[in-house]
Amino acid sequence: MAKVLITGGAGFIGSNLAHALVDNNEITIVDDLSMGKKKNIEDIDVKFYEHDVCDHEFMHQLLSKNKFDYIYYLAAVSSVADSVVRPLETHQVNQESVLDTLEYIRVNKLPIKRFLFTSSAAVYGNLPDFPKKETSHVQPLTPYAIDKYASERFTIDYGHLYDLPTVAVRFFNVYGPRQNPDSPYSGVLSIITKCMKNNKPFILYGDGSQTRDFVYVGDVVNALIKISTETKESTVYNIADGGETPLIDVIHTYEDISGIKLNINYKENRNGDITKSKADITKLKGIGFEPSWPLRSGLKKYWDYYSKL
Ligand code: UD2
Repeated sequence: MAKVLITGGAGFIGSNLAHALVDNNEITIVDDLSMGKKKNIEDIDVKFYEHDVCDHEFMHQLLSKNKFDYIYYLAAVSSVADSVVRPLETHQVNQESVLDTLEYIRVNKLPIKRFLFTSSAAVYGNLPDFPKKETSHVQPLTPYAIDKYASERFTIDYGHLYDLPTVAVRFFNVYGPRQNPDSPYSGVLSIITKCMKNNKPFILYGDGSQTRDFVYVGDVVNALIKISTETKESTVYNIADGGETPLIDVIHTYEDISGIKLNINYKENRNGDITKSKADITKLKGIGFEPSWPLRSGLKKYWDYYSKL
C-alpha cells in the first residue's frame, strides 16, 4: 500500500484519480471545496482535509507526519478568467503553494517516490505551431498560464537541481464524470451535458468550427498513474487524446448518443478563444500509453453516468 496525497482531490480530475487508486493505496485528500465537491469522494475510503493548500503550516505538518510516497498536485484555481480578475490571489494557489511544497520536501529530505504537477495546454498560448509538442514554444498569455508554466518549470528543475523525483503534465480538454458545470468557464462538455439533461439552451460562442483535443478523464487518470509510477525522468508530458474535433461535430455526436437535440443559441466568439487545439502525444505513447476512450465511447460513458444522477 503506497501513501498518496492528492491536492484538489475532491475536484473533477483529482476525484477520478482517487477512485482509481483507492483500492490499493492509502489516500489523503486536501481540497478547500472551492470547485471540488465532497460528494465526489463520499463513496470512497479516503482521509479528507477541507483545507486551503496556501496554508503552508498546515501543509508542512501534513507532509512531515505522513511521509507520502506519491503526491499528485491538482489543487488550483483552474479558471483562466478568474486569474485575470485576481492575479495575485490565484498566483498564491497556482504557483506559491506548489513551490512551498517542493521546497519543504527538499529542505526536509522527505522520502517521496514521485511528485507530479498538473499544468495546462494554456501554456502554449496562441502560437501557430501545430499540433502542440512538449518542445513547442510556449506563450503564457494570462496569470493562469504564467503560473502553470512557472510551477511546471519549478517542478522539473527541482528534479534536475536537487534530484527530487518530479514530473509535470499538460492537460488538454478533459471531460467526463464529476466535472463541475457550474461556472460559465467550466469545460464545454460539462455545460453541454447539463443543458441536455435539463433541457436548457446552450450558448455556442462562434460557429462551432473551433477544434479541441478532447480527452476522456479515464484516459487522463491512466496516464497520470503510468507517468508517476513507470517513468523516472523529470520532464513534461502532454496528456490528450491526440485527436482534433470541431465543437459542432462533438455536439452532433453527443446528440446522437443521448437522443436529445441540444437547443443552441449562437453568440459572438469569446474574447481570446483559440480556433484550433491539438496535442502531439508521441512522447506519452513512447512510455506505452494508448488512449482507450475514443470520443464516442467517452461521451457515451459520460452520458450514462450523468443521465442517471
Ligand atoms: C481550455 C481551458 C482553459 C485554458 C484554455 C487554454 C477548460 C475548461 N478550459 O479552454 O482553462 O486552459 O484551454 O487554451 O479546460 N464554449 C461554448 N459555450 C460554452 C462554453 C464554451 O461555446 O458555454 C466554447 C468555447 O468558446 C471554446 C470551446 O467551447 O471555443 C471550448 O471551451 P472550454 O472552456 O471547454 O475549453 P478551452 O479550450 O477554450
